[in-house]
Parts: sequence; C-alpha cells; structure tokens
Amino acid sequence: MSGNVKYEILKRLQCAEGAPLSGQQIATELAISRTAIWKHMQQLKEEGYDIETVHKKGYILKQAPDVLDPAKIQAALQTTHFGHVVHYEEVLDSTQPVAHKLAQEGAPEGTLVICEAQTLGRGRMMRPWHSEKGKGIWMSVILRPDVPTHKAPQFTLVAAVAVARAIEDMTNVRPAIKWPNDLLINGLKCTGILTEMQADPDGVNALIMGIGINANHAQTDFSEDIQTIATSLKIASGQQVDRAELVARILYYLEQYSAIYVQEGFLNIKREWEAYSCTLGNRVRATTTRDIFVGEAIELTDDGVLKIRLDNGEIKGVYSADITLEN
Ligand code: BT5
Repeated sequence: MSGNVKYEILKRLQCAEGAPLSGQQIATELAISRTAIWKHMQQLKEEGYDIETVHKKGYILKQAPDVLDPAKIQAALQTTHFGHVVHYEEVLDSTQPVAHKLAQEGAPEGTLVICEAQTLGRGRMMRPWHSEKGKGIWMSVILRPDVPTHKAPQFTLVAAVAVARAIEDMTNVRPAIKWPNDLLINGLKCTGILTEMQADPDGVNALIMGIGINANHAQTDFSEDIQTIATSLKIASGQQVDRAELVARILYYLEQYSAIYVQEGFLNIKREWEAYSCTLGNRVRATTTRDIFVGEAIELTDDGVLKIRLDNGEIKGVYSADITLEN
C-alpha cells in the first residue's frame, strides 16, 4: 500500500484512541473507496496490526506491531519538520554513511535514516556498535544548525538530553548521562551517541547525529563482549518498548532542544544536562587520546568542556574522552 495512505490511516486509528473509526469517514477524508479502505485494513492486519472490525461502527486499532515502519513513526510524530523525511531500510551497514550522503545531496534538516539492523554499526573512533536486528533503535538524524564548527560537539549534549527525556517519558525510567555521549541505567549503557560533522569555511553545514538505543534486548541478546556493560530499556523497565513511538518522541525533543540551543545558547540545555548527569561531582578516570586524568569531575563549562580537579589540585579541561566512573 502506498506509504502515504498507510500513514493517513494509521494516524487516524491512533488518534481515535480505541474508539471505532468509520470506514466511510476515512474513505471520504482520503477520497478513496470503502473497498480500498477495507483492503488497506487487511494489509495492515497481515503486517501484524491487531485491528478489530466492529459491525456498522468501524475499525479499532487494538495493538500495533513493534516495527520501525516510516508510516508508523510518522503517524506518531509531533514535530514541525523533524522526521518528515524518513529513509528506512531493513538492514544497513550503518545509518551514518547513508545520512552523510543524503546531507551532501541537500537533504533537509530533520531527515531521519533508520533501520532494523546494522552490520557495521560504529561508535567513536570506529569502535564497533552492536546493532541486533529488531531489538534496538539505530538511527541518524541530519541537523543543520547555523553555528560555527567549534560548537558541534555540544550537540552531543543536546542529543543526550533529548534522548534522556524521551526515554523517561516512554518508560518512566530516568537514564543518567555519562559525559560526553552515553546514557546509563543502573550503571550500564543503554544508549550511545555519535555526532559527526560536515563543515565548510562558514561553519557547520550538517551534523549527522547517530543514536543507538538498546530497546527490547534481553540480557542474553547482547554478545559476550558487552554482556556486562550493556542494558536495555526493557530490562530496566520490565516492559516492551514501542520503538516507533520512542523514535517519534526523540525527534520531538531533538527538534525542541536544538532550536533552544540555536536561539538561546547552551545555558538552558546545560541546566537540564546537569540534572541528568552522573559524571559531575564524581571521581572519574578520563582517558583522552593523549593522557589519562583521574580526579573529581567538577564542572561542565559553557563550551561543553568537562573540568576535572586532579588529586594535586590542578584543574584540567577535557574536550573528549572515555570516562570511567571511579565510585
Ligand atoms: C558510542 O560510541 O557509544 C556511539 C554509538 C553510536 C551508535 C549509533 S547507532 C546509529 C548510528 N549508526 C552507527 O553506525 N552508529 C550510530 P563509543 O562511546 O565509542 O562506545 C562504543 C563502545 O560501546 C564499544 O567499544 C563497546 O564497548 C560498547 N558497545 C558497543 N555496542 C553496544 C551496545 N549495543 N550497547 C552498549 N554498549 C555497546
């Protein structure tokens, strides 16, 4: 069925919130026949949507399958432009290069690239990112903020706050942000963020915001090398997460917070970031490409730099590092 009609039907079924929706009404609104609507409903059922037909009243959406279908994501969207263009594939090497290419070709801000599985998902410094099929959210979003290049790393912090709020809304579990790019629950990693940049001499041309979330994994779904460091939202909340709805929520907050950042600067984002942080006030080990610093994380500066007070009292500013919490 055409993505557009599917989206229009799903949106109406969702908005009806369990009340029967008349086939005639949808048919009139979409200017197609009732038979066509009936066929679309059959197709949705085949795709796993539990739709009840109530005689003479219409259709009720009882349950939607946990799929990252663009029509399902878009039916749940509450954004002005984020997520309005979606590039979906079942399997990709990685969503990042696809988003890079689309950005180079002029894709608009808020374009989403998403898939069910990545075969070559990557973290920072090309470290592998495990992207189990059908269990997680593996997505890249194109942002086009009008900012100079040195501001780009702060968008990792913007995204961390956006994703943390979306997760909290959807699961009632409050993740902690570990500077700069991890979300943890009970000390275990449920989300990693990777911000990459396309720049020209005038500043940022595009940011490719990669977000990986372990959503519905059981502990045994994680491969051996991350068994002891990873968790999922399902493990933490005890409940299956509707991934498409979570994606829509993330896009909502990403749109909000990136606009706040561009209009008002980092300060308001920083306050929210601090409230989620499990880094500040703690003893940390920061491994940068050059040094290892051990001490207390005392401050996030307005530039997004983490300040660490070493045991000898010296204060170091760290732009990017791997952080281990020491207590
Ligand atoms: C990150 O890197 O945490 C950024 C991860 C970004 C992934 C998204 S998915 C969509 C988009 N497309 C991509 O190809 N990437 C982005 P980093 O801080 O370098 O952490 C990487 C480390 O996390 C690895 O070395 C493992 O130890 C660990 N790790 C790998 N997969 C994991 C997973 N699924 N859950 C928890 N930890 C994992």
